[in-house]
Amino acid sequence: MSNVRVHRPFLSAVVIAAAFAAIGSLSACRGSHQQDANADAARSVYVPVGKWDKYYAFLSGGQAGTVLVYGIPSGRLIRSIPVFEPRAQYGYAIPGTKTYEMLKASGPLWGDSHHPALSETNGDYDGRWLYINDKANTRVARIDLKRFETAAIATIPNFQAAHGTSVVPPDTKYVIVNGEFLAEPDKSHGVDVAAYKAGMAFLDPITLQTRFEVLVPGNCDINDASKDGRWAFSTDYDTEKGLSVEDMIRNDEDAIAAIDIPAAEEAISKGEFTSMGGTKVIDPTRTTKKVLYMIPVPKNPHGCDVSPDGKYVAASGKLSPTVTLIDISKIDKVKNLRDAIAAQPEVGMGPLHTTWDGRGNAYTSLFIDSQIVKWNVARAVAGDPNYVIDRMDVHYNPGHTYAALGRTRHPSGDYLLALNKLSKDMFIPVGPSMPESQELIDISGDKMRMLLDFPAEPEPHDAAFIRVSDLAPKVAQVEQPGPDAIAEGKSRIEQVGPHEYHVYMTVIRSKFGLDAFTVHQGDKVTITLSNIETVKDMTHGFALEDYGINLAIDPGQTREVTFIADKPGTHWYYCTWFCSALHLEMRGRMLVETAGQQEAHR
Ligand code: K7E
Ligand code: CUA
Repeated sequence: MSNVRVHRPFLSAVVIAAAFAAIGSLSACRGSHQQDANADAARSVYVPVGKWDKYYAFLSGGQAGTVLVYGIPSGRLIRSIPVFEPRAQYGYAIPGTKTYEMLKASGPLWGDSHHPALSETNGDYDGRWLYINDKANTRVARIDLKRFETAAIATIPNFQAAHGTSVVPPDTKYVIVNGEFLAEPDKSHGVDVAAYKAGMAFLDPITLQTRFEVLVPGNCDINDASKDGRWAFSTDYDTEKGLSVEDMIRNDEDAIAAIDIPAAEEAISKGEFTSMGGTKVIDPTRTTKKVLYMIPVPKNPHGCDVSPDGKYVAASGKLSPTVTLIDISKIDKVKNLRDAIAAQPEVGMGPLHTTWDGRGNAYTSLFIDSQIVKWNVARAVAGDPNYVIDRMDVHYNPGHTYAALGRTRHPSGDYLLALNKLSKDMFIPVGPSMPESQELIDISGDKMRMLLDFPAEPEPHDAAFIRVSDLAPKVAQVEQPGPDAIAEGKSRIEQVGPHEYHVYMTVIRSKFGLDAFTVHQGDKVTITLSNIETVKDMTHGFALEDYGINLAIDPGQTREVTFIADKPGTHWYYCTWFCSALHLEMRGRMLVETAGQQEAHR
């Protein structure tokens, strides 16, 4: 195309006519190029009927307090996993259930989830757990990927706003969760501005108990850990300790906080901590061995990402057009921490997050420029001015971006997801609010190639992909019935107190173990249901009319709900998962007698 030039000083009519004809055929040619590109893109993301996607992408649901599971490359929504919100669909956190008790015990029935982090073994995803934060209520949850269910939720003591969340490689020794906002750890005496603290919490990966915390001056934003498990990093803005926007951005420099994990553990073992809120809190100004290194980086950095080779941690500039690459091996060796900075490439306006392809390239989201910029790490470190390799416009204003397996030691370098904050003209409006937008980009070649856009619920922040071939063998299809499971033929109702009943029912196509049971108004009723199906994909539901109860019971599972039978009369229960030709007939009655009816029986 570049050889077609019409900038000639003296053009005859013939030449002009010829030139227009050329432009005409040129645009026709461009049109068919576009069609070819579209067809190629479609082929790249098309997953034939009955075939699996290559990856499952776990997306934080943001202010939905949930996790969304998408197939990649197809962009198909596979499932959403409720975490910090009740969801009747899956019988999750319905009053009277164990999951309700778990969520209620940890705080409000809503959360704001930002950062999904997959558990690792040997520095690669092991498909066991997915961790997710709740910024609004300073919590973190562990999802059991065997069942795609929330298994544990814990509150982080002493801090406010659990933000950055990551695991310590190579074997998930800790889950690190940042306490972002400055606040007083002990609120029992009211407001205490002088006691404001923020920092990083190190959690047990199974129980989610906070093993220890390290105080960090400023606001801990996003975190990551070095591949050998030695260092925990956090971008740290508001080192001014300002409490207003103006004060938070006063200085031109903030920091990456680097915590020497073995030094912190040593401080704990030497008793160099204070006990606060039921955990051990290290003040890094009071330890014999240096625990905290504050590496200066420009103005209010945001993303914090360790390169797959473990050499660098990248702080994405946010208010600076740069990414600061810190040489991890130098942190405890240099006199002046500025000397640990390996490069500070300028990448564009509003860099937020950086991800990696495993071929030495980094990809940074540019919020203000609405782009993903691909740049070469070695070239930037060598001072080669040609470190930017490619730029791709995205639609619009990306926050996180994630290249497949980019957070492991072995990124696959095929797909990159841009998680865009605004969709503007991308979709048909849904009222004044617009769908959220995400775009899938092919990063396998030199040039990035746009493949697909697909909307998401508001609002995904971050993503973590896992290979379906790694995950699928770990996922339970039919559960082994637990010790609490009800055996076939053992459905019954037992009176367990003067005003208390326990109902036990098996569930199997197309029948509940009991066609009816009778209790009395005001009785406390517990219903335990065991799905005794032995084939996969045969989930049954249990909805109880006018009691606000719905459960989902997967093959082999036992589920329980407790409530007060305060509404008299006949209440049908029925199966909510379409299971068989007799699905509609799969129901029974809870008969709630009034006190008068009870008397009459005597
Ligand atoms: Cu950048 Cu909470 Cu990860 Cu959102 S944070 S974008
Ligand atoms: Cu069981 Cu529908």
